[in-house]
Amino acid sequence: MVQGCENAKPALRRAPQVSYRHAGPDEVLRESGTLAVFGFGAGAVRSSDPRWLGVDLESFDAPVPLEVWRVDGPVSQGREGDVQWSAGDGWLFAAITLDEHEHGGPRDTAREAYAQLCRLLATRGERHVQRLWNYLGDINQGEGDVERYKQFCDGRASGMGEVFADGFPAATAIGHHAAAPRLQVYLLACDEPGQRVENPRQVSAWRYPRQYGRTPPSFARAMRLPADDALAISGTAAVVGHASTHDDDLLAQLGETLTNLEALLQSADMTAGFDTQSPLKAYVRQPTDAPLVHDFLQHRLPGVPVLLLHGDICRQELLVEIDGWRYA
Ligand code: 3EB
Repeated sequence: MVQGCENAKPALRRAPQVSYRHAGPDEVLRESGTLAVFGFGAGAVRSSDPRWLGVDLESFDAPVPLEVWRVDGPVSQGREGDVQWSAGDGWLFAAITLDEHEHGGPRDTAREAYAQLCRLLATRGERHVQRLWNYLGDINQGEGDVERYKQFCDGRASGMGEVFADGFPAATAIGHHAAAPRLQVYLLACDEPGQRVENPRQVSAWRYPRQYGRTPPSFARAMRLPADDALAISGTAAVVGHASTHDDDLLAQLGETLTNLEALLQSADMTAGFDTQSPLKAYVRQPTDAPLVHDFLQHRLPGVPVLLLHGDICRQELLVEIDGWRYA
C-alpha cells in the first residue's frame, strides 16, 4: 500500500539568510529572494523600495556594509499606512519609522508604531512575530519612570495589545543619535510560530521587578525559528539575574555578555560557539570604546562577522550589547 505523506515530517524551510555585504542597495534589491536590505547611518544610500530600511544608527566600520536578508523564492512587497513590508517563502519583513513630533513623545509614538504593525500582521498569513528591533533617540533621557526607554516600554505594551499574549518575540531596543526624533521598529514574522528561548542565568525580562519601570520589557531572550536550525538572539548584555554587572568595566561586561550568549545557545540545545555564518551586531555606547570592542570580539570570536554600531543601551550603566543570529 502506498504510504500517505501525512506521516512524513514536512521538511523545515530555510531560515532567512542574514549577511553583511559591501554592495549597492540597488544591486542587492535586484537579486531574487532579497527580503530586506538595511543601510546604517546618515551616509547610507537611499532607496524607495519597501524592502529598504535606512537605520538611524551609525556604524564604526569603514566602509559600512549593508545587512541583507534573503529567502528562497519570489518576494512581494508593499506599503500600508506608515508600514513598509515584504514577504516570501512564509517570511515577512515589516518596518515603521515615525517622527515623535507627529505622535507626541516616546510612549504614544511606540503605541502607534506597534498598533500599525499589528494591524498589518492581522491581514497576513505570516502573523507569528519571531524577532523585533526598536531604535529610538535619547533612550536614557529622564529619571525613573519617565526615562524615555521606560515610556517606550509603556507604549510598546499598549500598542501590541493582546497580540503577544502567548509570549513575546526576541527583541532589541537601542538608542540612536540621529538628529531627527524618529522611532524605528522592524520585525521578522513567519507563518508558523517559533520557540521562545530563555537564559537560565537571567530573570526573564517580562518578570523584571518594579525598579526597572511600570511595564517590564516585553521580549524573549531568543527565538528558535520555525526553520532548519536558526536562533534569533535578542539584545544581550552583562545582566545576571535582573541586575547589571561590571559597571564601568567594558571588558568585563563583554566577557559576561559572551557568557550569556553561550548560555542561550545551550538553552536552545545548540552546539557552542559562533562562526562565519553567524552575523552579530555589537552596540557600543561610547565611540572611544569601539576599537576595544572590535579587538575583544576579533580575539574571542575569530571569523565571526560583527557589525559595530554606535548605540545606547537601555540601562545607563551598560556600555555594550550584542545581538544576532546562529545557524545550525
Ligand atoms: C536587558 O537584558 C537589556 O526592551 O526590547 C535587551 C533586549 C534589553 C531587548 C527591549 C531590552 C530589550 O534587559 C536590555
